Amino acid sequence: MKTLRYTPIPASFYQATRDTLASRLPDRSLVVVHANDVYPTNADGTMQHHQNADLHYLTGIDQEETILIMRVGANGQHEDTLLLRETNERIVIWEGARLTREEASELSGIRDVRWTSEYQMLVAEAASAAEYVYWERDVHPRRYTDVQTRNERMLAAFESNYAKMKIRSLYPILAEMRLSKGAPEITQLREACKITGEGFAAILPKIKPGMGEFEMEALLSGEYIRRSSRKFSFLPIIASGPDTCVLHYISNHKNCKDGDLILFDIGAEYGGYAGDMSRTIPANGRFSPRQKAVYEAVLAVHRYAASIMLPGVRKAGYERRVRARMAQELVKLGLLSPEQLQDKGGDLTCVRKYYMHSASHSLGLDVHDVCPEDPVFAVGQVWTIEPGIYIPEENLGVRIETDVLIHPSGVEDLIPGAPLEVADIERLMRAGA
Ligand SMILES: [Mn+2]
Repeated sequence: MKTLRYTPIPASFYQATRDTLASRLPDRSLVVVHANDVYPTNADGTMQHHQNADLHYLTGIDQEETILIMRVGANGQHEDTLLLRETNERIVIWEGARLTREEASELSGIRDVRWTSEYQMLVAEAASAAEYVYWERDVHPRRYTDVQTRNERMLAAFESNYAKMKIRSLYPILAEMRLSKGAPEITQLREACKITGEGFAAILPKIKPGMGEFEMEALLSGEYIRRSSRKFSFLPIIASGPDTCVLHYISNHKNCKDGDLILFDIGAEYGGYAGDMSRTIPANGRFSPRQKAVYEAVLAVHRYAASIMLPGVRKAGYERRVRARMAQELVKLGLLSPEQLQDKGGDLTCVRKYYMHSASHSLGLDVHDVCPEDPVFAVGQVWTIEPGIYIPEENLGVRIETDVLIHPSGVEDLIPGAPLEVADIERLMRAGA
């Protein structure tokens, strides 16, 4: 019998991620990683806590106010301390039990677990013995926010107290480590993807013209949570008609119409890991000839992209080849002329009018998971494949996205449970008629 929503990753995995991190740091390094804040809404409200992915990756602890401190010595030797929010009777009554030190130790493999009241003292002690301090700085190339994270706030406080310390960023090291998934991570990602695909397949027969995008969201949410997911892994995009061309449409507030396409870009979270899938379907259960032609074009590019995602291939070159394949399809659809593909020095910027995003991103604890600049595909990585064609003048957008694991000989689709072919989509939708 399953007693918990998630089967946790064994502590030995987190021990190994800390060993690897320590082996990549110079002697006499101090590592500090804080949990994410619990963000306020209004009055006494808060948002749901979403754990800092690096802290999750190094400890497996999914609880607010948690801190990891690592003191790295010679040859990658390291002593780790985990600091936990001290629980008390009031917290137990109002919020429910928090991890005991024993439980946190069992989950993370860290023997030295203390309460956060010891933080300042421990950091002062560790800083006096350290030469370098490694702190998390989120420098994801597409991050944009006015809000300071807990790590940034704690770092600013640290810097003002220890002005002479050499502070370095953990980001490039952890981004590289997190790109290659460990076996237990792949187990979690498989489950996230399975729930993502099966939940979607379960609602397909229920979709009818006139149904609200929000009703589909409610059905999906039910299917995901019933299958042990805690939440969507990102705000779900359920876009019908003209909004199929709005890449990040999240209001999901319309009723779909007969003759519309509906674009789903959705994912279930499992154990902190993200599924991410897109499917495009006809609201009435049958693609029109034009919708079908565009759909088949995207599917052809999708198949091509999957066939060239091989170990050793540089992502930038892969994206160029996918764009070139897309250009051919856009010509076939009458959206670009063959002459437009001639010039521009092979850059094919004309393709961006109908296909303006990239084909793939890494997937893991984060939906757009961290990875080094200019990554090279390798065995054990998990990527999305998601070409799309968007034609606003026809109110018609199609995106097809699967998540894949790279093997030596090619990719494995981690979402086999959701239909891809036109005939399979139409058959499943007829099942509800
Ligand atoms: Mn995606």
